[in-house]
Amino acid sequence: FLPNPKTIAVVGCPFSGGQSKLGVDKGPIHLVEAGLITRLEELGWKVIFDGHHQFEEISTASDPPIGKLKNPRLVSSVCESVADVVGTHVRNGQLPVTLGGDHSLAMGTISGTLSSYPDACVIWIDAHADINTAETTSSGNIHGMPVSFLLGLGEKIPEYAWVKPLLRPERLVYIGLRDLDAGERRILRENNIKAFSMHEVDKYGIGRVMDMALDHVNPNRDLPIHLSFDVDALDPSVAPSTGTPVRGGLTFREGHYICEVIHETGLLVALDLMEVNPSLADPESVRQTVAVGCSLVCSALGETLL
Ligand code: EXY
Ligand code: MN
Ligand code: MN
Ligand code: MN
Repeated sequence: FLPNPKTIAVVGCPFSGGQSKLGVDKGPIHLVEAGLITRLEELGWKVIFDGHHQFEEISTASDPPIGKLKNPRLVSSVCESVADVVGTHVRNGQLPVTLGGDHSLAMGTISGTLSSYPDACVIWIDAHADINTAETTSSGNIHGMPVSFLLGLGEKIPEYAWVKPLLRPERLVYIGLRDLDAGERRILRENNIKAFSMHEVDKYGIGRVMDMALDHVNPNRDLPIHLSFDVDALDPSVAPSTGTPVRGGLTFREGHYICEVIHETGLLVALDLMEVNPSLADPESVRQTVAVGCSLVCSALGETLL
């Protein structure tokens, strides 16, 4: 799908408005400072990085909740601009690598991808399904909701009218789930959404899970792939510096294996690495989390063991 020379556009998104913990907006800065750009160049990519994106600011005072949704106008405006940026890079034949920031941003990144590749499939790696609707959310944190907007589920909110429901449930697959709300379980079931929880990872091993996941969303291995990777999919012993850690997660190798397999398909058109929060945990844990975030991205973009 991509022209030569192979070009990545790194989209740094210092944004935290989809949840309430300070610091996740510093994730992209740390990932870049850890040398991510150079490593990608060493893999043979041309890398465009024109600084972290600056978003329109909307004060909390002028952004009261809509129903339960917190910072609803801010999240909407940021995600709309991310959709434009990612969409433009995709249209220019560049592979956007979006660094979060909280996972509400994926409402923007995936909208951007689907605007050019309406048949793209989404592989969502996460401890959480991030599929609450305005009705089912109990926290009101929009980082727990982006998938429902992309699918067009739930009550329509005028402030989010720009989000087109371009994602079809059969083009979505989850890997790594282990912390779902009751309403989210129901949504997955009612919409027949394929999910490989940690139970399936334990049962089949990550190798077969990746085969089955791709067979489901991309049976002929001919559709573009958007990979949205929440670092909290990894076990907290591997990626401790994140806002909503859940024990029992993917190992270091399982996380990297997922990325390596996606690279091998040759079908990756956009990548998100989300929820690295360098303000949480001790300095060594932060260093470890940032390092694993960088190496996941590098694996998805062609870094191999041999
Ligand atoms: N399901 C919970 C909620 O909706 O608040 C927790 C969501 C955490 C989402 C993290 C980013 O993946
Ligand atoms: Mn840019
Ligand atoms: Mn997430
Ligand atoms: Mn998560």
